[in-house]
Amino acid sequence: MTLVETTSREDLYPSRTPHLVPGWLRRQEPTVYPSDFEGPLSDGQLAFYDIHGFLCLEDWLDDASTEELKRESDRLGSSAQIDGERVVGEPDRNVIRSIFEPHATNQIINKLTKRPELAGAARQILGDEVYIHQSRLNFKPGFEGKAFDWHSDFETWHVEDGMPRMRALSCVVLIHENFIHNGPLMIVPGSHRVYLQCGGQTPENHYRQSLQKQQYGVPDRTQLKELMSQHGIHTMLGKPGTVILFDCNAMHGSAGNISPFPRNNLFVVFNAASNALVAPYCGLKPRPEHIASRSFQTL
Ligand code: 6CS
Ligand code: FE
Repeated sequence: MTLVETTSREDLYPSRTPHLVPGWLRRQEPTVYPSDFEGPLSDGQLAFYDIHGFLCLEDWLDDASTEELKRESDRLGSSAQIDGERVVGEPDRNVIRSIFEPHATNQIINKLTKRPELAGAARQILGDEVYIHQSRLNFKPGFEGKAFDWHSDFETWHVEDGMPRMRALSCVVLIHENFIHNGPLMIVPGSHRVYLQCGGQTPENHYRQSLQKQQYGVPDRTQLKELMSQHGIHTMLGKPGTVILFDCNAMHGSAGNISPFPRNNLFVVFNAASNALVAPYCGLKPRPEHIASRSFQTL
């Protein structure tokens, strides 16, 4: 596939624009980019990612690093104060939901993100140098953790952060076992190839609400049903140390955790250096650096 040439301000993926009747757009970019980067993924794994828009890598991280990550995330989770900025709580309650930018504040997590198993795999798929667009620890405590409704991350990163192209991915490190009962990540295989435009218009400082519960950038339910009737839903289960890679435009979500068992995961979003952010397409001021990095420091 050849890239359609654009100027950086041209909006290839309009969404939440005035008078828009939300429809489906075709993806304009490859999923796996041509690459000279050495990396840990086999041709078969790259082909799977290309077709389905995700890849589940069991036992990807060694036990010692997985244990260390668990210790650090427990420590950060129990000492952090919810402030609605870097540390986000569940709506209306004093329960932690996410800590943003742990790679910038914690040495162990910082080192982990640079490892070939994570950054190396991202370079291999994106065919470019990469930097961290966003990182976060997502906490889904037993009995308390709430859902993440269906969404494409790219829709938000494009509209609210000014990410021009689909050349980014999420890398999820499982800290606890993710099993059917504790609100594992669900994904619609193949959904990365279509872009569901969303209705409504982004309010200012939308991130303060959206990181607790998303109300804009939410796809139309009839379209979601059609998408899932076509492609089905895949549930990503795995033990601690499993790593899931998924495309920035893959439709995904997760249910609340009413089981007694916590489900904490580390998310690291790698973006291609050539896909650096421009001004947000919604016309509002950019979200803060700890949610969408504009420092573009390659790893
Ligand atoms: O707004 C964001 O960037 C975030 N929101 C969701 C629901 N997923 C990705 C990302 O962390
Ligand atoms: Fe997401």
